[in-house]
Amino acid sequence: MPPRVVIVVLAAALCVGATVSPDPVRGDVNGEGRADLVVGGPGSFMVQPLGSKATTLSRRVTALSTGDFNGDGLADVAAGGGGTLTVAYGRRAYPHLGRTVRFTPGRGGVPPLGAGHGFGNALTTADFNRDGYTDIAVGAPETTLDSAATHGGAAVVLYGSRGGLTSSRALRLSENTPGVVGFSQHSRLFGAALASGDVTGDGYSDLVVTAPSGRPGYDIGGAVHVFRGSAKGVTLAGDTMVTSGNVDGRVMDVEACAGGSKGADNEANTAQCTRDPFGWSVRVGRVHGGKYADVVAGIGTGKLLILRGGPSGIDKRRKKIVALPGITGTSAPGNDHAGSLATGDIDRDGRSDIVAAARATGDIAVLYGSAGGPRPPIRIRAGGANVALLDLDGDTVPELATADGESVRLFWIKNRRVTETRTLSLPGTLIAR
Ligand SMILES: [Ca+2]
Ligand SMILES: [Ca+2]
Ligand SMILES: [Ca+2]
Ligand SMILES: [Ca+2]
Repeated sequence: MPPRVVIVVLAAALCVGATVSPDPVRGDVNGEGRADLVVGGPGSFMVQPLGSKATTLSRRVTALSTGDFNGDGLADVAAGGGGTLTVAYGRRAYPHLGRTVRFTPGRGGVPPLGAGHGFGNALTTADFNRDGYTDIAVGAPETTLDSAATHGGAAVVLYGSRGGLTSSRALRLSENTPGVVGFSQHSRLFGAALASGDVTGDGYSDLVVTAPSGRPGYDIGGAVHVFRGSAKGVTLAGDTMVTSGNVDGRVMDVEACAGGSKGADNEANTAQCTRDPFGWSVRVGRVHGGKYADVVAGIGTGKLLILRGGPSGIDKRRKKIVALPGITGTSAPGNDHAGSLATGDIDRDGRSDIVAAARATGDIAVLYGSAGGPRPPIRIRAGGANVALLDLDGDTVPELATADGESVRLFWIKNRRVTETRTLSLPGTLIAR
């Protein structure tokens, strides 16, 4: 490259850098330094700054997330539902949502998907390419891209930019995409749950996509994939996958089975495998502390699968299954399973803590992180269906928020004890994180 070109490129890079605001508080839609509650129900979603007026948009929502897609320092709201993704940009003044843009598969540069795709049933936001603009991954678990894999599922990655979320450089991935480990199958439901975080410890957020295979009759186990973030965005090279159960008569990388062998045909051991679907809910957090984030996925009837991160993705040798007695519903089919798990550092020890909702009983289990992994669960009577950890008061420590459809309950936790609770009358079971 001639020196003059280098200078121009450098100047352009510096210029771009200068226009990007520092990371806003996650979920701070109106820019007052505190996360706002973003809550959704069947026909609408709203931004509710604590102690202020709510802004409501009518829209069918099945998943909610927030991120600063245009880098202006205000969190923007992403709402999936009805096969489309709506992005509403944050605004300081009331109403706190401004411009809205829709993204629909097969339109305006968004990659096409098969009929009945369920695009928007799951969302996760992160700056996968570290350009200062939050990006989003959108699950389309119901899509059929290949007749050999009805409802095999897919996910689409869209990148942020100065002008906001854009479909240029959009990436569509499924288990049939070359480079992706495994293979798509009937009702695999790849893309049913998504999460993001730095599993590989290189400073880039990685994308976690699950395939819970959870439809009755197809309860063949589940799968969790980790796709690496990079300067070029989400890459398929180096995808690591953990799966369980009988996959087309083969026991693949058996994780939740006793005595299964890896990779080979092994029908004899299939009976020992869990047929519980896993991965209806998934989150990423540094539960053990250190450089590599862990992947936390809900398994079948009240268990959590903790997968340790490492430089090359999931470290399959170091998995852990934690039983949560009485905690059910972290993986049963239904609505927004992802919301039943949350990760964040509640006790400020530098390690992520896990919150899991028990939909049946309304209890919440908090598992504090430690160097040895999650500590035994502590219960909170919450009456909540979905959980989120959000810093609602701006002191950098997250509060616990639960939504049960009619109200949102907020819990302030200090020294691992609930010190204050508040209940807000807010309709909706979905809480963005
Ligand atoms: Ca923004
Ligand atoms: Ca980005
Ligand atoms: Ca912690
Ligand atoms: Ca706080």
